[in-house]
Amino acid sequence: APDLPIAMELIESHNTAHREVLEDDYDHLKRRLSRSGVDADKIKQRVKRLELATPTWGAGVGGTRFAKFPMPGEPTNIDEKLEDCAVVQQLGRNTPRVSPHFPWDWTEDPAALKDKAAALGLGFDAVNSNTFQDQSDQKRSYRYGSLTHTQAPTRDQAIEHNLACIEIGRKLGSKALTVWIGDGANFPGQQSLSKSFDRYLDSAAQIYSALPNDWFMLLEHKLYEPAFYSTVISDWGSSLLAAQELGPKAQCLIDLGHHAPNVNIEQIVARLDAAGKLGGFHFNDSKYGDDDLDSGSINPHQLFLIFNELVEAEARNSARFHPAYMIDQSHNITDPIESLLSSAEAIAAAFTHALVVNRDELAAAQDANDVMAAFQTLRRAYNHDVRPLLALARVEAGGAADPIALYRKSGWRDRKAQERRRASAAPGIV
Ligand code: LRH
Ligand code: MN
Ligand code: MN
Repeated sequence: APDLPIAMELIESHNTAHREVLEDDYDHLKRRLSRSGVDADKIKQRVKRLELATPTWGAGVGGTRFAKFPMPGEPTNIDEKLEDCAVVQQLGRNTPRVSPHFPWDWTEDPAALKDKAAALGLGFDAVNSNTFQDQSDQKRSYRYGSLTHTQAPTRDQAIEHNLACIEIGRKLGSKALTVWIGDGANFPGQQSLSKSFDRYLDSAAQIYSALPNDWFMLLEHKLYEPAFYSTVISDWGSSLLAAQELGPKAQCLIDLGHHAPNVNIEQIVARLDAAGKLGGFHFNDSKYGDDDLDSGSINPHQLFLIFNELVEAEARNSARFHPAYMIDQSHNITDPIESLLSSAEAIAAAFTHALVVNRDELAAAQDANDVMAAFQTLRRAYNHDVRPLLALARVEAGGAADPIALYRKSGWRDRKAQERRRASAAPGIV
């Protein structure tokens, strides 16, 4: 049995104290939902199968290019990050796998890392490559690009790195490689907008050809940053073109923060699904740009509308529906464990709201052009307080009724502050 970080007795006594109120609240919700023809128990079973990956880098305290404010007890290496992700999984029960980033999480012994994760009750999700910054031991610089660099030896170096990520991912039990590159231009005229895309396709094809048969290559687009004039894979259109060119194992990944403000992301979901290219998500929220704020903290309604499209996509074509879900956030001022727990619940809530939408009613209202009825169908679903359902799903799966309260009570961070070495305050992405 896995060696879980938080004492089971603590969780059990916490849940016992919450049980009565929780069941009372759930019964109330169940009665309300049944009046709209929805079976709460069925929804609860479905919600229990939602799986979100946690990012190793999200377990550490994030920073901006201005500063990072380290926190006593924050994890500073992959082993400690795994421990913290295990706490999130133990209490929240919907984050069973960790998504590593290389070379940040580099290890000479992936088999040992896999065992260490398994002992904590965790597996590995998509591996992320990094050719958006230079490493000290690297021969050629990515200053002017990586997979799209004008010089072949630099492109080759970036391709090699991705191949190494696939290798390590195989040993960890991953099934996908996520590729995000910062390549692009900061000045008009700096680079050929068409040739740089051609070079991307050429490099990506070489990575694609090394993918194991049961793997996906997830192409992550981003509007801007670090390239502030044009980015090679800036939008879902460029991503889709590339995924179509590469082949069936290449799919598009939507990071919610990688769009211009007010872009209709739920429509992008529908389009990528229509093309059979809905590969995965990086969940976060944003106010201005790629803010990497906690999921659902700014616009939970948008998250609901995205899940509404996902539920429709799955119903249309369940055989090919397998998007990889990951939380991609930068926790600059909160305890990352608390943010991950809160975000995982916000994502599960959006999914639950989408599941309780009466689909027949919605379709009928759409066909009849009854605009207000269609909107009210969504609104009714969104207005339900689904927290008792989420809490009971967690408790039934061995997690905590109130994960953040229990986490605070466990004294985890204070204990780690005694044991772990202090993190550095160097500004940067992690
Ligand atoms: C890029 C990004 C991408 C990276 C992560 C650290 O902005 O979203 O997914 O791998 O941040
Ligand atoms: Mn991302
Ligand atoms: Mn991002």
